[in-house]
Amino acid sequence: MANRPLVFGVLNVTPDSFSDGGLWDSPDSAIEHARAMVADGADVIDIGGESTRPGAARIDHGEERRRVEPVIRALVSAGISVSLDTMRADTARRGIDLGVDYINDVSGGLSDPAMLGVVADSDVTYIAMHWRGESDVMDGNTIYGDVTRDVLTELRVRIDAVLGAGVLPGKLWIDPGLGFAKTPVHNWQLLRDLNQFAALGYPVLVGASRKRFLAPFGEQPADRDQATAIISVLSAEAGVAAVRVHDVARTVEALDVRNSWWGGAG
Ligand code: PMM
Repeated sequence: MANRPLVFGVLNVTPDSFSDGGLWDSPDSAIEHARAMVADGADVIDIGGESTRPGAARIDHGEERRRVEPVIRALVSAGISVSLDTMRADTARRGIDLGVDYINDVSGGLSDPAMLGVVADSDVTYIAMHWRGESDVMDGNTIYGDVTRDVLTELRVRIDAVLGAGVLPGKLWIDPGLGFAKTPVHNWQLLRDLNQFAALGYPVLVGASRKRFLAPFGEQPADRDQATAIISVLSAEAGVAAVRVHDVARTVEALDVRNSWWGGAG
């Protein structure tokens, strides 16, 4: 479907992610779940080996690599497009060697000073998310004047750093970082203003799926997939390039409905 945003299916191979922690932490179950998401219409599988849920502590990088490597290997050899969700340059380098198409760095290059150089030396696409610090401190970093203006300003600084490190403009995507040092009110304003992010001229990825700010629509994370699918459609209307979701089938169906609305040209 050329006319819809790409759908990134979330695959957390972690014991402790907030919505799917522990479900896919054996390579076989992870690979099976990735294949199911591709069958449901996922364009890319976003593999993460380290939880970024609020309060999460960092893990050893050897452990992160040990979790993600067998899954990347299996998916790449099956011809599936892979995004690697990591803040670490050495994990990114390993993923690049194994053939991932995207490095998804929730820290936008702030966590590991070697990250941008590793990406610049490759031909992967780099997704730079807005971030204000590690998961164990981010909930204390939610002071903004105007959240959209401030996140745009801080992302522009990251864009300059990424391009300054030698990453080609055509290989850079951006992400407002919903839920990362943001209150529910901030998340809704950022969604309302998504078109301002798209106007920066880089493809925008949005990750709203199952996040805490959707709790009014579902107490448990897995009860928030309907709300997530609606946000996927509204994000598409705002011109985003991709959405990152857990329930791929529901978002793909919602985006297909949108496509029909626009006579197949949405
Ligand atoms: N959110 C999470 C993890 N990785 N990556 C990007 N680019 N954007 C996000 O919003 C994002 C991300 C946290 O959610 P999870 O625990 O469901 O993976």
